Amino acid sequence: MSLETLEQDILAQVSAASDEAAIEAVRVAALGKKGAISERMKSLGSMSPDERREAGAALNLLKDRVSEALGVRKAALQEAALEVRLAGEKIDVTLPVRPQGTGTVHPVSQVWEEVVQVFGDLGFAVAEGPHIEDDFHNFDALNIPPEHPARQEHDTFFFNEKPDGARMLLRTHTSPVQIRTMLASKPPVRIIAPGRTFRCDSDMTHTPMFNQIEGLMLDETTTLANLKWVLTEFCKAFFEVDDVKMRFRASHFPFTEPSMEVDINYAREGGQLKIGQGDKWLEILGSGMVHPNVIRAGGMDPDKVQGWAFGMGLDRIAMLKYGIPDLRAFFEADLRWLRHYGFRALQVPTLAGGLS
Ligand code: 2NM
Repeated sequence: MSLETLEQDILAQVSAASDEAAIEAVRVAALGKKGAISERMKSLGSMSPDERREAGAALNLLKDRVSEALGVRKAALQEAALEVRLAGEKIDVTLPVRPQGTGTVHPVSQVWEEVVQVFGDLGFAVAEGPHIEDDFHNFDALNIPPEHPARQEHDTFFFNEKPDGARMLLRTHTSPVQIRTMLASKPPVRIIAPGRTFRCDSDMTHTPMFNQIEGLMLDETTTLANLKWVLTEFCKAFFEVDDVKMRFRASHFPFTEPSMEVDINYAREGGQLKIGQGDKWLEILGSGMVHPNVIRAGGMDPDKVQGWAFGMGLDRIAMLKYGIPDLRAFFEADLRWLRHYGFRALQVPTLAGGLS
């Protein structure tokens, strides 16, 4: 067989190969140890030097062209195989979830959305920030000095020191989001910051990861009166009651002055809590006028800008609203528990349609 015929023959097989295994078989038949081209290479040894030079050069060129054709065809086949696989694995993320499915929305997710709905209606935007923070945003800017007990090792999860000595941490509250928002915007500021927070604490009523929701309002004139109105409206809307008594008790936080803890009234009826009825008090949040040092750390002038902030435990208000007795169950991913306390995926909370 002439070299031309051999080449045409091999190239025809290359074109005909329909998958990677076939192309590999063609390669072995041509260039493998006992392949057609390799066999001809072996016959060079018995030629005269002149014949060998000419035939060797021709064989090498043939080998190069065949290798090239094999490579091109193999790449095309791989590409096509990938296309087929991607088409087969495609999912339409715009399809709605199947209502007949057994999955449920976690109560914490549900309450998160409910709180966002209520404060959204009051004109608050949602702000978010990183879980991994630095000392400045988590502590210093919030008027929490290095010697403050809240900065002790046993409460905060610290990362290992970086070569420059800086040490990152897992945020212990969502307040660093307020600092980042202040530094990135001008008053008026009206935000809530819902999110995960982390403290090295684990017992009946504490989990190392928990959810907080904090709020911040800043302008030139807003006062405690506005804070009290907003919190009262929030409690009525969130607990879905017509009226609720609020008790504001003097308290202390580093980032607010004055500071107040807020209680709401409730009654216990047959083991169930009735928010807004009765004469018992339940603490649900902390709040106060933002400390001038915090406003300054946020890049604003405390002589011109004033405002208030509040913070509450999202997990805790979820337990209160939905009568969930044990905090730790939130994080156990127990399907039976989720089927009992979870929410239908398509029942999105809205103020118009009802929160829960
Ligand atoms: C609370 C209680 C009182 C608070 C303060 C701030 C900031 F960043 F604006 F200063 N954010 N959240 C705050 C105030 C949080 O949680 C119990």
